[in-house]
Amino acid sequence: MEEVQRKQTLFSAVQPSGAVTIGNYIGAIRNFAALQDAYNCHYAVADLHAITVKQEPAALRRNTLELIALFIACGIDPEKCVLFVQSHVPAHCELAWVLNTITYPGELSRMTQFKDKSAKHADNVNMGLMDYPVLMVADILLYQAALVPIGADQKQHLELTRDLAIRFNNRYGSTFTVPDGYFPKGSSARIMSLADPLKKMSKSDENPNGFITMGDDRESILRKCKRAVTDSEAEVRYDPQTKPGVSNLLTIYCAFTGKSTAEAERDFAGKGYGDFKLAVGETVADALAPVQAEKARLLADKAYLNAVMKRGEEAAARIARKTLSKVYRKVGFYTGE
Ligand code: AQP
Repeated sequence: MEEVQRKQTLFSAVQPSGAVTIGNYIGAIRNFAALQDAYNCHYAVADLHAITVKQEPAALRRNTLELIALFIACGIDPEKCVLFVQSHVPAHCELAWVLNTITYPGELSRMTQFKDKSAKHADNVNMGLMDYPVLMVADILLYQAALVPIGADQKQHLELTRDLAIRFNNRYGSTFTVPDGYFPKGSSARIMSLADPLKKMSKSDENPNGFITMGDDRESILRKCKRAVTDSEAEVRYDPQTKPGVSNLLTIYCAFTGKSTAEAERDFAGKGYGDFKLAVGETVADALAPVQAEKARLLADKAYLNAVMKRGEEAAARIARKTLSKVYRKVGFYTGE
């Protein structure tokens, strides 16, 4: 128990907004398990975040269960971590409301993700989409997380987390731990769309050729890699500026083999793009196969997954409630004391 208390607290979450991609895996999920012994880890399925974009309710429910199963299949041990579903712990919304009152609209309207998603979902630019980063701040601060493992695409949101934690602490007295981003070696990779390598790979991309999901079968993975946009040269060289497509495939290859880009370039020296794409596809398919098998095994035992979520909810709620009570006291809500 003493050892647990000495460990630094860490929080991260993934949205069940579609089938999880290898971008989510490389940038976030695959690092989660590696951290669970050294840190006091809290991992959430961020369903409250997911509804900022239209979701089909049945699909959202299914994706939530699948994501819990995927987390465990990727090595997250629910005995070692607090693994839970965000909407099961109401304190996330409650803290977000309080934090809204110290957040300026300009801080939210200039967020890259808000701008990108507003453009992409022009028919549904809602307040939740704009307020998404504040909910994310609440997620992190509730657990007094010192570290937040995230992909490079989320750095802006982490900056807001730090700003709001400091702002609240300055206004009301020391309340929140001010977290740092945690970028384990190799995780700084931002995986780009296979169809448009200037765009981030996203699970909600309407073009399924842009992403590889963690559930894609071998044939689909090989096909998507084969179709991946490259360039008219025939040289496998890492140069994101002039060769974004090839560089992205190299990044994916390196992420799954553990090789450096120089080693990967040597692997493909003198080879054409056909051989290169096939090798990338086979590498990805080989790496995903055992995860897929384990996830299928877990999904067949819904009672076990429900029990994991229940236990996670109880553990998360206990910690979250403690922080929220402190916040409520600090802002002056009458507590009867
Ligand atoms: N392309 C990416 N490369 C590296 N890391 C990535 N992440 C997401 N895409 C990439 C990391 O995955 C974690 C979970 O992300 P999320 O599901 O909470 O939200 P997101 O970043 O908005 O992911 P998507 O796939 O783009 O979802 P949609 O399409 O629903 O918006 C984060 O740590 C993120 O850094």
